[in-house]
Amino acid sequence: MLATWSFSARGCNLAWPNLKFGGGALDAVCTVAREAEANSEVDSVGFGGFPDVIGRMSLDACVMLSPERCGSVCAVTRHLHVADLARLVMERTSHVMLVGEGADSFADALGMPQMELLSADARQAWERWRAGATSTRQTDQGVDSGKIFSQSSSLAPSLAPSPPSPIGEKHIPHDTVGVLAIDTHGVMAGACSTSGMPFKLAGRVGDSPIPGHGIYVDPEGGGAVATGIGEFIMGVSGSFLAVECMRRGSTPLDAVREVLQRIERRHKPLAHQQVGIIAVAPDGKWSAGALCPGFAVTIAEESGIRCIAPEFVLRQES
Ligand code: SD4
Repeated sequence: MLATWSFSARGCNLAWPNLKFGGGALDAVCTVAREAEANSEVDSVGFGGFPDVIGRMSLDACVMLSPERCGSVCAVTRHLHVADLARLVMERTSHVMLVGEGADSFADALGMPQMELLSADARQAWERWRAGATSTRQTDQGVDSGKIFSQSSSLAPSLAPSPPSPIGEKHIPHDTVGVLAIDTHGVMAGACSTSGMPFKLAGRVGDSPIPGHGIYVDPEGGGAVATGIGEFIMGVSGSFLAVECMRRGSTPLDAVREVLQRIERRHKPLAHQQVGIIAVAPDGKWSAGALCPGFAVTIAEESGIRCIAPEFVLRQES
């Protein structure tokens, strides 16, 4: 089992024993997503995530077993466990994606509990951000929250990336939980869950809930999940591209390198703009990469669970 960021270690610890002794891959990836969604210290997923420009939370998620078996929800505003909800879309409907009020109503119909998704800390962060945005004469209409956030951290001092941890992880508050697992029956599953870019425009949806962009799983090629600036990932169909490379014979390392080089060439990201991607081949070989230093992955395997820096970083620190 391979997951984005070190905060996934808690979920991997919960899911691993069951996966190791015969549990299903889909159950495992949903457990990891659920743990991050419920963890208020993770400010980019579920409760504790940062809201959009008008202070409203909206969550996106996707689960995937294969091109034929996939479920997704976008812009969910009243329910926490959106990866589970995406799974229910896959298992109980003939559709792939439900959006907004329709997704929330579907959750209501299935008896999933409603809850307030905006934590007190996230509300305070949004209020601080808004005060900064207002003082620079931005309005709630037409603000490009990604640009505001990424170009001027002085607008949101508390949101500046934290210093690197011992494994080199640098937390930037827009990190998706993404996880891939292969179970003892050889089934691969993937899941991702996010509150999206902090202070995004109302209605913005990123790569995460869209099969092929934020996540892709095909037993014939492997699986990939991306994190970081969704607009870049969507522009190159990042997860599909990684799996397609592996289907055609690339190693997971070459596949993540190809995606990141394509993003670099087409989007020309600024120095600090991050995309991370994890990839697992059908035989269990895996790799991870990022545009710039600061990404980390959690790996759970026979030898234990650990958080490590990715194998490939496109732009090493000078
Ligand atoms: C997205 N990749 O919505 C997700 C999470 C995120 O910057 O916001 N990353 O774009």
